Amino acid sequence: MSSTEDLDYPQILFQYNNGFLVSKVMFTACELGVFDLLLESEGPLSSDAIAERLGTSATGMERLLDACVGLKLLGVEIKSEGAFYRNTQVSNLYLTKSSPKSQYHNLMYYSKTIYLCWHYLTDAVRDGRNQYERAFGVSSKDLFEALYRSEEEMIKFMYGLNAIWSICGKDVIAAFDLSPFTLIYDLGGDFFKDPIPEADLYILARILHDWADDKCMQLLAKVHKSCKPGGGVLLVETLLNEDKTGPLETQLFSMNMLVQAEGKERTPTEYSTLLTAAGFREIQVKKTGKLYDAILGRK
Ligand code: ASE
Repeated sequence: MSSTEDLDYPQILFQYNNGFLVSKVMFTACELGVFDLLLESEGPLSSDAIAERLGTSATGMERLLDACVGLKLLGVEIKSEGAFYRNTQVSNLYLTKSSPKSQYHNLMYYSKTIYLCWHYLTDAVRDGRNQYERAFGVSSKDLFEALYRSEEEMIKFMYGLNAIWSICGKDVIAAFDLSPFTLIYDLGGDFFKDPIPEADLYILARILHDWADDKCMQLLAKVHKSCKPGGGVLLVETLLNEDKTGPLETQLFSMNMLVQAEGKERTPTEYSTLLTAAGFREIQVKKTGKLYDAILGRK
């Protein structure tokens, strides 16, 4: 494709413009239980049968199903009696509630929480901080209080993160030989207030990206103090390229940290600098080629 064609018909802009429509179609089909019903049904189902079983309008369901076919989340077979829909392999594996790799909770967290925060993205860029006050009326200065503003919200968040972990966890854990570390402590809860017990290895998975540099330094210094000599710290984060030109997914997550948290996604050098300043050495970075990468530092 030549650049004149690009300028005459800016397909990429149309695609980006419609990006959130795509997200919402997937979230809605998931929320209504379309993929669960098609997993449990003996064979393909008609739109009317799906609408009746899920208690929706026939006209709404037919359009939702057809859009899912367009997105390759459903397959369709046209018979003389009409159209019959079935799950694709990806939908069976990841979009049904009962699958061990189900992304249902992750999608629901995006649909119910992240989507609302992103309504205030312009404000977030203007203010340079998260948008809990505008999106949910939470005026707390404490990120934990905002992120976990109710027990229900905390559980939705944890289930969402867990869903991603069910896909990405194994690559991160395989990135380094962790067998020398016998006592491993996975940081969670309010690690700024709570004491951190002595251990050989501390795992900080998707922790530092929530916080500004000063808080990261404070936390890493605390971890370093508790760490046994010869022990280490394993950071699990999505890494930006050194020049911050990508990956796109990481750039978008960094924007999410702006609207939802106090931190940002960082480059390998930025994480190394934080670790070194806290007293860790022999820092190794492993890109996994998947969403989450791993960084190991030693005491
Ligand atoms: C956090 C992780 C996440 C804090 C808030 C979060 C995720 C969503 N919201 O530590 C998971 C990663 N996804 C995105 C869009 O950032």
